[in-house]
Amino acid sequence: MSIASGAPDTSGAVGVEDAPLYVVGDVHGHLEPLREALLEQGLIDEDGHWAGGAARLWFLGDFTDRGPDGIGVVELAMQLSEEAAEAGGSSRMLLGNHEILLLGVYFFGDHPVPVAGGSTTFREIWLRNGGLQWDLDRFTDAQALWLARQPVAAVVDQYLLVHSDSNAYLEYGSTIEDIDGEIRDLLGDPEPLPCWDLFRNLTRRGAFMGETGTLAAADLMGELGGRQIVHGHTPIPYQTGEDPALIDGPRVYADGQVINLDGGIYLGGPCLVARLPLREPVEPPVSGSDDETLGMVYDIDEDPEYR
Ligand SMILES: [Mn+2]
Repeated sequence: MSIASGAPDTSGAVGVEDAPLYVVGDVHGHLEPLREALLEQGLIDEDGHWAGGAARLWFLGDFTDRGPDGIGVVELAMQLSEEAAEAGGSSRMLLGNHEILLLGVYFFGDHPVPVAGGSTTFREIWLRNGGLQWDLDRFTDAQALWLARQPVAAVVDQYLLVHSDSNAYLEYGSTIEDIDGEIRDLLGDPEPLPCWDLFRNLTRRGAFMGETGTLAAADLMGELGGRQIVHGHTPIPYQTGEDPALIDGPRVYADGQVINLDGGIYLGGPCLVARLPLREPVEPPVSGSDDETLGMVYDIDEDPEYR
């Protein structure tokens, strides 16, 4: 299986391989739409087992909260990582802010954490952000240990994969290896406040929108590598004001430097699974207007995850 002949120039990029590359946006407990989307791409079979051969699959994180079966998504990701490796492919994930929040509530549920104007607890913030008790009841030590070893960022072919549309990753190091190592150390011996800070940092968003977005994207790639950023975390409908039900693919923005793969599944949008490179340009940028939003302009003060 090879797509090398159709691949763009990737000279100088990190980790170039010739197996097909797929990336999955936020799932938030929506196991059945995820399975349908993976089945449609031929990455799993009807029984939910890996069928992607040598393909490389990356999940962008946020498996749990806000949807019916977050732990089912964790279980599927763990299972596919084993099955894909056995088949000569790979299925991997990045940690999103909701994985950090789940680990926080699992390890430190009622531990006080500081917020503007006082203090709260991991459990309060988790509940406020769509945490579901039945997920926590099913979450196991083995799953927590597995999640704690996962990276937060990766460069694959020419793509810089991150969960959040944020430059906060740079607060943990100046290379992918340093950042992932720092966060693996942090989660390997977790303490409440560093976990809380990590959650808050990975909850930041919006860095690649607006007038400074293209510069922020170029900065992040300048530090970490890659020629195009692929992120989740911020639902496309929040960026554009579109009806979530009408989202039908990734959004390319910031002068083509950034791909958003969060279809806004918990708002009624799709579970996006994209093969990279994208086959056709999505919303080719119109000079000077690509980041004009049509409705729900992002305002960090209005973000429930950030309060
Ligand atoms: Mn997120």
